[in-house]
Amino acid sequence: MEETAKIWMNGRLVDWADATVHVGAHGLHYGTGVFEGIRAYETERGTAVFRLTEHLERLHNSARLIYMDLPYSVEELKSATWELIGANELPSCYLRPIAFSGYGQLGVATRDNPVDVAIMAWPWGAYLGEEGLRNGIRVKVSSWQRVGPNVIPHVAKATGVYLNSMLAVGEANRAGYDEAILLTAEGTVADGSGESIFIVRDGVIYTPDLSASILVGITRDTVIQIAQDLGHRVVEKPLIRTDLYLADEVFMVGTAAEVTPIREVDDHPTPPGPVTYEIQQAYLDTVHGRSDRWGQWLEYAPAARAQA
Ligand code: PPE
Repeated sequence: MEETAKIWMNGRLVDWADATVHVGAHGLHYGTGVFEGIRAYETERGTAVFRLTEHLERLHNSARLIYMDLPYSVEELKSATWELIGANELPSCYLRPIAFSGYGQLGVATRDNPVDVAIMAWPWGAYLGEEGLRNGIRVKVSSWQRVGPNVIPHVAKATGVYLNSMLAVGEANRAGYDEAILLTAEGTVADGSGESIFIVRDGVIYTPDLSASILVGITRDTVIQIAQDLGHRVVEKPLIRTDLYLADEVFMVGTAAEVTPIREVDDHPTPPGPVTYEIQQAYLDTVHGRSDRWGQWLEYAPAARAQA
């Protein structure tokens, strides 16, 4: 990863190299943490963070679901984010807030461990490669099931949950694919290792509904609204793996992945098509501030906002 100057840690900016954690930290041993992935984009009106408030609200919800008290409010984390972006002088970047059970007691039960909170910011290009963004990627349905609602609250973007994603994407990569799609225990389509899934069939857009052990994706919500505003019908319902194979188009969305076409699922060709590219264009125009139609989702630095 590309190092930047500062990291915000427990209320202050520290040098990148000094943002370290003790090996006895609870979160390292048991995955007791929550995090976010957010993108800031360079726009004509200055740096804009896409749906910053919703991401920080989700961080708070994730913490509640693992019984963790976050010591900073959404407003405080927002200020910290802007302070960090300013200090690093980054026009566009990926932002990674993380809160975890820190150094104190060890043992599975969290006792009086402190909750450490940090935010990192660094440049992160196309998650699945520029070529993938343009021409699509090859995915494999994973042999690993997505964690279910009574296994770990999958609605929480919790660090421990990502062992599930790591195994799935690792398996896919070792078999020569770019990314994995995980199914639920019931066999319905859930998520990519780090993305939400959409298909297009006979002009209708489908995506798994929220009961399918998916992360409540902010890009998913964005894409549903954009697609509907563009006149598409969007249906949230359970999908099975053969729906992927027979789809006219398949694409995945996420903060990091943005809108990435999928050109093959388990070696079945699903060539990227017009609906995917139309939504990709609308999404990229929105996040880069080139289209005002969905401009309400861009949050500007307090100083830039004052001038606007
Ligand atoms: N599902 C999963 C499992 C997931 O991790 C993400 C985000 C999404 C869906 C899409 O959520 P949203 O960003 O709110 O639209 N994955 C993050 C990347 C994970 C990584 O560290 O790698 C992201 O996109 O930031």
